[in-house]
Amino acid sequence: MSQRFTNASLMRGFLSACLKMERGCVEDQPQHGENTPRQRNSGACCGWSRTTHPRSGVFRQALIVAGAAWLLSAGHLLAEDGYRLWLRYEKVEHRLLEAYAANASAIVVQGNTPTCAAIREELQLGLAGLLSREILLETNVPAAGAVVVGTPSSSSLIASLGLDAELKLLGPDGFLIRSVTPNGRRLTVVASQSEVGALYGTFHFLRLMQTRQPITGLNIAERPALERRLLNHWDNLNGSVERGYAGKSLWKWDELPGRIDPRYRDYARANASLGLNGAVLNNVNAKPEQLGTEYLKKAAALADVFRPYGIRVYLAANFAAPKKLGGLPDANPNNPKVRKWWNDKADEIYALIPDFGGFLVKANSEGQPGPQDYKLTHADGANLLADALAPHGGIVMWRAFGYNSPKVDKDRAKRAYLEFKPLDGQFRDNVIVQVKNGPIDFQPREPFHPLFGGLKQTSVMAELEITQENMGHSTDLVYLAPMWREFLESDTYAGGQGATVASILARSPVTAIAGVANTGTDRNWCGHDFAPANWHAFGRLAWNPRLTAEQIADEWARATWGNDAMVLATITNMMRGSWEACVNYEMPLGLHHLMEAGGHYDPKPETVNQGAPEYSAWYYHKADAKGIGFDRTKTGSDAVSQYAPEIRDRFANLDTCPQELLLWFHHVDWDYRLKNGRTVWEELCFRYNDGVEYVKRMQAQWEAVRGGVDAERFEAVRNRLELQRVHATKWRDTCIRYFQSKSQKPLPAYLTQVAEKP
Ligand code: GCW
Repeated sequence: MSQRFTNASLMRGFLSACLKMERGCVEDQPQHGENTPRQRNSGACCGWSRTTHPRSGVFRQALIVAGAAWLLSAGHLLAEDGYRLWLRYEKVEHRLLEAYAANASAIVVQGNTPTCAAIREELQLGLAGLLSREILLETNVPAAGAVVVGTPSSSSLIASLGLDAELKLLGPDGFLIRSVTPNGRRLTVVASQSEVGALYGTFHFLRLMQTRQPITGLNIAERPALERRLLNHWDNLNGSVERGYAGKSLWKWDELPGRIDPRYRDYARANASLGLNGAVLNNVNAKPEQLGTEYLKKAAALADVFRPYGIRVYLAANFAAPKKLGGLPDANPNNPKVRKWWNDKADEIYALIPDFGGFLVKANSEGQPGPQDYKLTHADGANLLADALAPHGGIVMWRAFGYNSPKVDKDRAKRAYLEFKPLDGQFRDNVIVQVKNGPIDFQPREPFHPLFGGLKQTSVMAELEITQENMGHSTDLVYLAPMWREFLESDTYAGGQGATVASILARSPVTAIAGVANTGTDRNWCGHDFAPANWHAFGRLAWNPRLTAEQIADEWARATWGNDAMVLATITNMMRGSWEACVNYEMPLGLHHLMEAGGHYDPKPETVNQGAPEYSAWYYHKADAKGIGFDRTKTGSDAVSQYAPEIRDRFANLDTCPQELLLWFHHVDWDYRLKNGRTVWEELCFRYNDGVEYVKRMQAQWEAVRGGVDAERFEAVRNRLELQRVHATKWRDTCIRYFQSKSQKPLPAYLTQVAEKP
């Protein structure tokens, strides 16, 4: 295994560092307002970004020789800090090198726009790393083995291939990657209708090499399932991040628009590599000031950096902004002055950010203002903003996350549906209702939200939580793709069998998906070195919800940790069951909301909040001497009736309800016997313990990759796994002890130590 860390690989790393140093560390100047195409230097010293400028070979060679000598003598290991995420572009193994190099021997990207420059830079950076050699940029007639990227309108070479009809079918973001031989010359063509589509294709082509797939005989056609693929940042103007566990906000509002942190561009690159094309910059608990001119200019500066990478900026809007920011007496949608305020605001925004995506709104939820303050509906509120944005092509993403009024229903899980279902068909065409995956609130496991399939004449988008608010923050290794796949594949039976959530999302007039970001200023972006796997998986699923969790894990692991078979197998194995393990050590069998109220990290099944019962854990688990679980069947809250009859009946029937959701939908006796022969009490004990055991197994597996991955990330992950073991054990012991105080059942032998603790 030590062979994996040869001096040659150290030299390669140093070589790449030398190249970066030589290219200089010119910090970006503000690009705001600049419309002309440009070639830019960027903060290469801080990350991956590079220029395409020619450089002095003599100086480079001297540096390399000196550096290599130093490395060889000192035997230093180059640190890996996770900054490069899945775009590390490490050199491929010898056996593949020549085959790859023969088919990526030159780059031809005709066109001078910033996006074309980004494509060129990415290809140069990627190929220089993967192939460990400098790849020439050519302008016109490519040599055999060249990679030609572009659109029919920006590239005469692409235009000459007659791909227009095919490209049209793939939409603006889709792309083709094809091995062709025009005039007897072997080329690889990456083509799209749009330059951003060509950029996506470029990343895909590089991914083929990162994941060691063949790059000859290619005939790939990709088209994203959904039009808008967004990150939602819950970032505050003061630099903090709500539910953020990786440092501060990436957006340095105090420095903007004057200084452009080079990291903004690397953020855009990472997103574009996945096909993500939008970012809501600020927290849905939005400050009115975000829409003030000062902050709009700052947002515009970010939009300028993101634009070449196809990322559009969106903002979360505070519904009371006309009053709080505009000085109007109210924010009532029926007040003509309020309408004018929003119209003027939209004009101002689009003057600064011509491709502004739109607003995201959290209204009448957890203390936020909204149309109900004026006895109007969510549709009235959403339409007000939608009318202001419509002339500019913007959209409103109106969140359905609201549960504050017990008058709507005693069961919190039912409230959003009850509020929004009657409004179906009343929203403007440019409104899309943003619905969390489940009916409560990003719990470790939830059934799909009944508004998916429930809303039939309204565009619906899904909101997933990438940041691990309820799953161990950035301490626990929890790979979320299996959860998102379970959700996306859930059959809603809306209009008959096969109406999966993924298909419902794709059939809306406006199509979109959002993930609450887990990014921050931590050097490795997400705190835990495995947490970028969730950012990556969200992006890949937003593009193609049919990718399996295994495929995505494999892809991420190869690009992030290398292609060594043993390392790869270990890492993907650890990831595979990590979500299920977290569900088990926190809230198995459909239990939910057992976490303590503020931080949502530790267990607190005994929480009682008299004033707001939905903040009490007991409200959800209802454990007593006789049994446990929330009866949401006809004999209880009847939340099951919000689903299509097929699903309703499945969930309502104890025989057909998935065991994983048993206590979400049913209150059962402790002695209720499951199909596997265990009682609910026994199963609960088993699962809590099994979750902890999984973490211990991950620890053991990780030890086996020592020396197979860089020491810096190895240690960081190792430390977090130990914290995760402590965290998981605390959940298990606290919950088991608490539930035992209710059930009075004996503990199985493997859990006796739980009882001994205070
Ligand atoms: O569950 C809650 C989170 C809040 C979040 C809210 C929401 C942004 O704990 O932090 O607020 O959901 O989604 O609006």
